[in-house]
Amino acid sequence: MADFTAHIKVPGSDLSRYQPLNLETVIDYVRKRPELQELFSPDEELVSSEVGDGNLNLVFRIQAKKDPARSVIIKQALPYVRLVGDSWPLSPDRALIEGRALAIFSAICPDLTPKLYYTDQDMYLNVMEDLAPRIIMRKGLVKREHYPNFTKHIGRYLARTLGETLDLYLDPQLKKWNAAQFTNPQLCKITEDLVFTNPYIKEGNGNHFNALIAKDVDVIQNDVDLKVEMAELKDAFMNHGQALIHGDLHTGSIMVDATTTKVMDPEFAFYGPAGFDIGAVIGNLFLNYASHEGHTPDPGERREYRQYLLELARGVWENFVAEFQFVWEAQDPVQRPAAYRERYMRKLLQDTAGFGGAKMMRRIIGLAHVEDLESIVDPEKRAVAERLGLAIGRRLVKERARFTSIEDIINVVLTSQPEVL
Ligand code: SR1
Ligand code: MG
Repeated sequence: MADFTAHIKVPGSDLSRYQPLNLETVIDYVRKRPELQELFSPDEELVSSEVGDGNLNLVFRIQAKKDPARSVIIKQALPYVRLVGDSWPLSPDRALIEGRALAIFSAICPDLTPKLYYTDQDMYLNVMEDLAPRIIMRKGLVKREHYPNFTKHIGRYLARTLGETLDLYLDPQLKKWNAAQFTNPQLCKITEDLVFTNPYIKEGNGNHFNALIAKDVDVIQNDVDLKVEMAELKDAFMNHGQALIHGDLHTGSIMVDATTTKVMDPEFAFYGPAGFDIGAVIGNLFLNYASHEGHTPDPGERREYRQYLLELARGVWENFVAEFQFVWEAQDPVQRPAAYRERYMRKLLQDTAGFGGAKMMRRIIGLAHVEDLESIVDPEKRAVAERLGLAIGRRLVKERARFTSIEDIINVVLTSQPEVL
C-alpha cells in the first residue's frame, strides 16, 4: 500500500505571541486594545471575573467599576481541554474558527448572535458582547421557565444559518471555498469520539456514569443494532458536508431572557450535516424533559412542564420548516420537484432524530454531562431520569427511519419509560 501521508501538510498554531490571560493580565490587555478605547476610558477602574463554565476555554467578563453594565466578554482558547487538563492538548485554532463562524452567523442573524468586536489571532481570543443578564437556557429550563419567543427565534436561526450555507442555496463554488475555511479536525474529532464512539465502548475512554445505571449502560453497549446506527450517524457527521453547522448547539450554548435569544460558542463549526444542529436543540430539550423526574416532584406540575417542553420541540421543527421555505423559493421548480423536497425534509427530520438521540445518550454515559441531570442530588432520582433519557435517545436513533413527521419524534418521548431498557 502506498504511503502518501508525507504529502499531507498539517498546519500548526503559532503560539509565539500567545499568553493565557488571568484576572490581572486581562485588564492590562483591555487597556492596550484600541478597539476597546471607546468603551472604557484609559484611567477608569475595571473589574474582571472569570465566568466560564464550559469544558474548553477561559471566559472573562470585564466591567467598568462605576458602571458595571458597560462590559465585554473575552473568550480565550487554551492549548488544552480545560475539563481534563494539559494531558489533553488541543489547538487554540478553535478561537479563529469561532471568530469566523460568529462573523457569518451574525451577518445572517444579527439579532440572534452576540456582537463580535474582534478576533485576536495572536492571543487566540474573541472579544464580544456581554450577554448578561440573560442566562444559559438549560438553567432556566431546570427552573421551569417559559420562553415564548424561543421557537420562533431558534427556528429562524437554524433555517437561515443552515439554509444560507447549503449548496441548494449558496453558490456551490463559494460554498466549497467557505468549507475550506471551516476545516476543524480537532474539534470534529472530539465529537466523533465523545458522541459517536466512546459511549459505546466499555473502558478507558473517559466515560463515567451514575453507578445505579450500570446495567442500563451495559444493555446500550451490547446493543449491536444500536452500534450499527451509531456507525451510520458518525459516517454522516464525518462525510456529509451539507451546511455550515454550529456543531455544539446544546441549550448551554444559548442565552435567553423572557423575550430574546442569543446563540453563542460556535467553535465546533464546520461543514457537516444540518440535522446535527437541529438534533442538538431538540435532544437537549428532551434531556431537560427527562431531568424533571428529579427536579419536579409534583406529578401535575411535572406533566405540565413536560408538555411545554414537547411544545418547544415541536415548535423548533415547525418554525424551522416554515423559515426554510426561502431555500425552495430560490430553486428552479423543474430541478427540485415537490417529491424531492419532501424526501429532503424527511431525511432532515430523520437525521435530526438520530443526532438528537445520540447527543442525549452521550451526556448520560460519556465524558461530558449536562447540568440538567447532574444537578439532581439524589442518585436514585437521577437514575430514573437518566434511564428515561437513555430510553428516548436509543429509540430516536434506532427508529428514525420510520419517522415522517415531528409527531413521530414526540410520540417516542411520550411512550418511552425509564424501566424499559
Ligand atoms: C472535551 S469537550 C466536551 C464537550 O464540551 C463541548 O461543549 C462539546 O459538546 C464537547 O463534546
Ligand atoms: Mg461550548
